[in-house]
Amino acid sequence: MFSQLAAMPSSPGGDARPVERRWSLRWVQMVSRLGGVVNLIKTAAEVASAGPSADRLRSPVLTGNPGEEGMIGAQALVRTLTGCGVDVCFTNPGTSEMHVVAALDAVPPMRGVLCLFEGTATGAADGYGRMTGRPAAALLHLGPGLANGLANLHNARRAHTPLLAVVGDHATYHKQFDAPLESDIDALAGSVSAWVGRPLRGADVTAGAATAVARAMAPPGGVATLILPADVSWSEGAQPTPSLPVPPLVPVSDEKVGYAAAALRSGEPCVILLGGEGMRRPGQEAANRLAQATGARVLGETFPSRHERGAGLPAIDRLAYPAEIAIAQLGDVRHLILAGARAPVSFFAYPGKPSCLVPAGCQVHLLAEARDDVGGALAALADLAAPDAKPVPREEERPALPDGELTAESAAAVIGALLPERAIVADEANTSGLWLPEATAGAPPHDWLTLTGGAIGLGLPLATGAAIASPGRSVLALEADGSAMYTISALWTHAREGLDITTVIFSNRSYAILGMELDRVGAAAAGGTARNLLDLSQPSLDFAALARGMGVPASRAATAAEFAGQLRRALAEPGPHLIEAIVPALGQRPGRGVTGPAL
Ligand SMILES: Cc1ncc(C[n+]2csc(CCOP(=O)(O)OP(=O)(O)O)c2C)c(N)n1
Ligand SMILES: [Mg+2]
Repeated sequence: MFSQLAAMPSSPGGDARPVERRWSLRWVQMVSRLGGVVNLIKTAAEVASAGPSADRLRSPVLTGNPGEEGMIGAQALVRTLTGCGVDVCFTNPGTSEMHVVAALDAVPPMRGVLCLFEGTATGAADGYGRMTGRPAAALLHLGPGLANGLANLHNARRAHTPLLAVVGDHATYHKQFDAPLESDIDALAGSVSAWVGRPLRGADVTAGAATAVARAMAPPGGVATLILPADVSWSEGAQPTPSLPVPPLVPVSDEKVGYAAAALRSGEPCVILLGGEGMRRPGQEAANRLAQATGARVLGETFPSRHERGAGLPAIDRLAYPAEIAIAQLGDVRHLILAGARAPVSFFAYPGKPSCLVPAGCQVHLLAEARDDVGGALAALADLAAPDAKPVPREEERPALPDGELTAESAAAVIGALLPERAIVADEANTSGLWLPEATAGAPPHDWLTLTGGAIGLGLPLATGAAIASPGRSVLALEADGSAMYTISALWTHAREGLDITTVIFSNRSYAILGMELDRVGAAAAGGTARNLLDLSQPSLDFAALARGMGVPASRAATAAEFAGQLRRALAEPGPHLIEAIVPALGQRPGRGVTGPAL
């Protein structure tokens, strides 16, 4: 169709735009006008009674005052979003989102970032939201596009990231025909969203958008999904809506602070478990004061959204992923004080092992949950129970650059030795990340972003969003090979946007953690077929070639010295780079004293 349009004569006005673009825009405008007429005829009530599809419209139908002539829904939507502080849109659009795409030209402050898979768009929006505290938009195509992006929306939900998913849908009057892309968007969106809304008229779209942004940012932060019917986005008569107030963090009562203080003064073993906002500098410093004054131990949740750490901050270990190690870390604790974290549970159930990791006889004190003012609660507690204590910052201390063979352990030492100040680490190194926390703990201050929801395929997109959110900061994606393949196309976005991201692929050529989990769940009798399903070596993936094929300069390191040289160069040079670090899989090298994986 587009080749026919391109052959049409140019307009007499001498428009300088390429002929294909002029005609495709006219075509879009023509369809738009037609759609506007149809939309005026159809009312929300008609749609809601339109047969089999009607029960799919479960999200609140948004209505408001009709707007004035002049702006179509999509343009007013984008203007509303930029007015609400949403100015980056990670997108993988389709036909039903074309008006929103076209509106990006009309509203220049909105930066559109093309992602070649929806999981990259949603993971990037997660990285952006974690670093800015503001939502980015992820523009997705109907139910299937949303479904492709769902795993990373799940991770974002677990991270309490403010994120706006805009999901295009069929025109309201078209849904009754059950066209091929028709599906239950509401059901999909509901599984990850704090709020789902569906405007049914152009005039209502911006009220929906402003509400969505406010709901995404409402403490503790979450995914808000705006389902946007195509005719709503092309209808005229929409007006931008100003931003809505965002509710503040919930203050923590003196009573809760008092209970926690009493526990700390009890003389019995106490652990303060930090999570969410508690993993930022103010919360850690207050907790460290409490540790100085009362002898309580401080731990961080296993998979924090954003952990500020390094020299100049208090040293805080995270609760380990393997339940056995977490239980040992908690030891004989009698009082567990939760500050932004949930009571610890085992990641999975294992036959004969407990799901709840709180030791028997331990009292749990909920000082602050995620939506509360966690930092404020910890500061109030420190002022009460540790008024004279000062936080003790960790000194800068880096490992020596190692020599010899490249392993996950020596690679961690290289990373610890070279990590730049204010770096942002997107950590999906999985089993190869076991040595990273210790090797980087004394590096200059940096942010550490983790796989909050355990759904792999987050690291490369997370780095994308973090880099766009934080120009001038070095981003390091530490990525296991199996996980990298889920969203490998993020590398193309790294190259296209010229992002300063160094990706390290820990190429252990296996799903190493699952090899261990086979044993841990008691399926140890698994034979060659089962083990083969966890093997990535035949054929082995050539990550350097994959990266080059997407425009990212790449190299491969097989020794510690090679890795150090390549990492130093990649970090010094702006723009994206990839280093494929060939490392043995954890567990394949007997005698290394490994107690468990880091995922
Ligand atoms: C979305 C999703 N699919 C599947 C899994 C199950 N899973 C957990 S770890 C893993 C393989 C990890 O392999 P890799 O990323 O290479 O890390 P390694 O274990 O080798 O360190 C899989 C498939 C998951 N956690 N999330
Ligand atoms: Mg692997």
